[in-house]
Amino acid sequence: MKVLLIGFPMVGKSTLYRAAAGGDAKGDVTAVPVPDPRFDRIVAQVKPKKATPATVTLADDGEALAPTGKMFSNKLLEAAKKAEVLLHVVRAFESDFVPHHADLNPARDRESVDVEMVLTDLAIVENRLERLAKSQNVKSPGHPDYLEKRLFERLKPVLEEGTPIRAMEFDEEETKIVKNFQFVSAKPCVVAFNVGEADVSNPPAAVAKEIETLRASGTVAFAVSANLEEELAQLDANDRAEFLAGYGLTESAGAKVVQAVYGALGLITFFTAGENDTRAWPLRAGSTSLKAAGTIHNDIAKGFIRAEVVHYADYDEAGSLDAAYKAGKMSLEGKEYVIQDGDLLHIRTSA
Ligand SMILES: Nc1nc2c(ncn2[C@@H]2O[C@H](COP(=O)(O)OP(=O)(O)OP(=O)(O)O)[C@@H](O)[C@H]2O)c(=O)[nH]1
Ligand SMILES: [Mg+2]
Repeated sequence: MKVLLIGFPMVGKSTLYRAAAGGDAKGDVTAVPVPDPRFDRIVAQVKPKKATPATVTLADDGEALAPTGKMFSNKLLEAAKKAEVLLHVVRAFESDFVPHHADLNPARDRESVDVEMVLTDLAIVENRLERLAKSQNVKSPGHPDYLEKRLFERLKPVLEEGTPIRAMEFDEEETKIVKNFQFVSAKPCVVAFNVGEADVSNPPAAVAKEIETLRASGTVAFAVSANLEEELAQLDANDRAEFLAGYGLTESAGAKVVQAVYGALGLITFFTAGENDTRAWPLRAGSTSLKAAGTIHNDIAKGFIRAEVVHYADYDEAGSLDAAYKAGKMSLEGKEYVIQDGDLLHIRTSA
């Protein structure tokens, strides 16, 4: 899944991008591995030829938000539409050397971008409603124009109140229309407050309060020091952990970003423990085994017969898949089985 970093100029987007990539960033789009001790344990025990962790793709290829005028350039809007999640980097560090478009006010900056996303979508909705007013089809129930008009008449007042589309609920038909229009306020947006190095273990009160408010409203938000984390990312893993701990941190910038994205999309992980390739796969919580099979490969979903499932806790207790199978911990499941976080899967397929 693709995550686009957005934010005003010079707030630390690229610094956070490099930090999150753990010093391995190539170009402006890079895959960040999902840290997962369960995966590490499976790999250590199976010793596969190849181990492929789940990844989150970070993209730093959009333009900065314009502080005045039209905040989202067309190019940025296009990039945002292609992303599954937006990661809004907000400046929360003091500096006399790095310019900022106004005085330091993370809450205001965060909100102004949210408002702009809503206004961008409102303009699209208004425009479309004007066109639909001229269509005869809006009077025929079941016609796409009819459905669109009904939906957009519901969206308009909500957007006018300043509520983003992502906060609304839709039925299946409406979801399709919303997806089609690629509304920017419909995208999950996670917020990273880029705080100064000195504030990293204890963010300024204004930032802490803002994070609390956002979380209470269901928005994933966290504080990070991009500068510090970029420096730490140069170190080898042991030194990095030690330095992080020294700053009172339990996880790296990469781990924070990945966790935020998993949270915003409601993702879980399942595993395939092959001797050639052992992999971790991200999956939306609530997905079926058929969906999981399709994540691995379309052909595997097409030829789906049964899923052999071992829950992670049972695997962990047994010590290996073999032992878990022998202990009767494997269950054979059909297409409708709902995958649990950490499940180890083997799909029986006719493919
Ligand atoms: N003091 C301080 N400076 C920082 C911090 N994070 C980033 N900077 C500095 O801010 C400047 C801009 O950082 P970038 O990461 O390039 O910001 P950006 O958002 O990618 O900038 P544009 O892509 O030009 O919009 C650089 O000089 C960074 O070193 C921080 O936490 N503290
Ligand atoms: Mg940049």
